[in-house]
Amino acid sequence: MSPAPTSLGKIAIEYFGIGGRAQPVYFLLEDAGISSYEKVEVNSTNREDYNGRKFDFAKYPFNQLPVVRLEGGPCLAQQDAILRYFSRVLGYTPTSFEDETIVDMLACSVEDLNRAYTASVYSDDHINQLTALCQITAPKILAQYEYLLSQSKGPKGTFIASEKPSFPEFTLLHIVSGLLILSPSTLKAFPLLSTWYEKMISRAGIASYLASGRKPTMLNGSANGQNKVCE
Ligand SMILES: N[C@@H](CCC(=O)N[C@@H](CS)C(=O)NCC(=O)O)C(=O)O
Repeated sequence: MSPAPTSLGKIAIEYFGIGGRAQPVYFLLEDAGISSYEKVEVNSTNREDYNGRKFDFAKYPFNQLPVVRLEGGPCLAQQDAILRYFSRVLGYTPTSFEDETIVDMLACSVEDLNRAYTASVYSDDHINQLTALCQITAPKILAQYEYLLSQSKGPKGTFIASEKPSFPEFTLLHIVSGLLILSPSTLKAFPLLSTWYEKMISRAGIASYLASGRKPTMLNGSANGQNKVCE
């Protein structure tokens, strides 16, 4: 088995001009102090071109975005595989087998939450769906993360598997940020998760990214997720 690369050349990330499934990747790279990645944007002007070329499996292995191209390296697709790749190369993988397993479980759960969140955002019945998400679905799942944090090996209330965030925590940051817009009291019942969120947004790379104006304004491809729906 070849060893994981120890450095990264030029990185190009192809995605739409929104946060979406690329946002966690931007967060992880920025957290690692990498802000020089190229963003290749698919937008209304070149969408037809993308629709025509996305069945080139060598360039779009799963015919979807995000896709990451690494200079002299592989073409990466699938959000969690991309995050795992960068987390391995950039030193975000927990050192113990047990903690890696926790991260894998967390990744599956955060993907479930992400799907529930985006399904509500894109729903025709988005007001009711988003309200139910904030009041019923999300609190049940966030309670699970609160418990995980209470069991964390890092300082209590910091990160879920170690002293550093694991790759699904960058997706969780994206979703929690979205939930806080929909319902500002989202974290009220979750003190450890509140501390986790504050620590995430205060990490040097993330804080400077948030202040830089580089973060896409649109969280998703629909404006439904940009406004408050409940307390
Ligand atoms: N399982 C994939 C899902 C990717 C996905 O759903 N991509 C959507 C945007 S978020 C997409 O490319 N839509 C346009 C298309 O299918 O051409 C992942 O985790 O990356």
